[in-house]
Amino acid sequence: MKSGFVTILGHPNVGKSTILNGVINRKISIVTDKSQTTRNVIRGIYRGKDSQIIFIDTPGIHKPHAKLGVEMNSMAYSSAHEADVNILVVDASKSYSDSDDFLLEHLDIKNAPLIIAFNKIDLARITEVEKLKDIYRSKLPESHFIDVVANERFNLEELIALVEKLLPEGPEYYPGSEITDKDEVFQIKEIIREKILKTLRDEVPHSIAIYVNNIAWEEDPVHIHATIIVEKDSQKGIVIGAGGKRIKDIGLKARRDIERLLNKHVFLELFVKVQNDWRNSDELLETYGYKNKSK
Ligand SMILES: Nc1nc2c(ncn2[C@@H]2O[C@H](COP(=O)(O)OP(=O)(O)OP(=O)(O)O)[C@@H](O)[C@H]2O)c(=O)[nH]1
Ligand SMILES: [Mg+2]
Repeated sequence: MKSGFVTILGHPNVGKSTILNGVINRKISIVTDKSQTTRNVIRGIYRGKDSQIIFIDTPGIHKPHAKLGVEMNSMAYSSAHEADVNILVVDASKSYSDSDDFLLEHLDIKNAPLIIAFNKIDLARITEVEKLKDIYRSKLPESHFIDVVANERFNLEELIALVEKLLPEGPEYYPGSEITDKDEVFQIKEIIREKILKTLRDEVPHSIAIYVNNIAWEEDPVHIHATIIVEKDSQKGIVIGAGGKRIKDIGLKARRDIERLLNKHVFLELFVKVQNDWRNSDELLETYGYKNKSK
């Protein structure tokens, strides 16, 4: 069978997680309109007729301002380095810029076949996309191009077929039926973070981490006690909102999704805690699961 590891790479907000969810046809990775939504390497396992593809969603590559960003980039670089095929996702509605050069300079993508997926074609002008493609063609002449609209699943079957063509013969890496490598605790934290990202603006979403203190699985409803970590006192007030209205709303939306995930009734208890500058603390990055393990 054809099998292997396929890393999905690119700038923040270009649609990498949407592509992962689209090819697996399930919501594995959270998606929001904020940059730097994904902070970890998340695997989705695709099983074809005679193939197994491990798609790997990665954090968007950006110029980092804190140690968290350095770790996130490093996770993407490591995954690219280890891949059998890389998919570079480009936002087709944006023109080529310095930050694209930054990405290409830092990425080690020369050793595996490269697909460039031009996403958000629905928002792009054809003439502009052609200009963009000319630039990538001159920089990466060996790469394969495909146009996609990830949130409509347009051309994702074609993307899978192209990946299958480029993958080597290999073993079945995941003989079971799981569709991701991430456990329920990780997914619960991500659901809570997604609701916060969708509710809050500006710098606050980047300053949030989620810590699960305890899950009483044996109780009905399952009792989940989680803490929302923020960086400043002022952010604590923003998350809680007037009269606790905002945190209640976040909790309600998160609980609904967690219940769907676990297929059980859930009682979700959320607390907010300030940890100054946690994004620059090696120890806290480790605690919150944001250290690159494959360096
Ligand atoms: N119009 C349009 N929007 C899209 C398309 N694909 C994704 N989006 C939207 O783009 C935004 C970002 O999508 P994500 O999948 O979270 O992007 P990402 O690359 O994973 O972002 P990070 O995790 O921050 O690196 C979301 O609002 C998506 O709904 C597309 O093909 N067309
Ligand atoms: Mg993402």
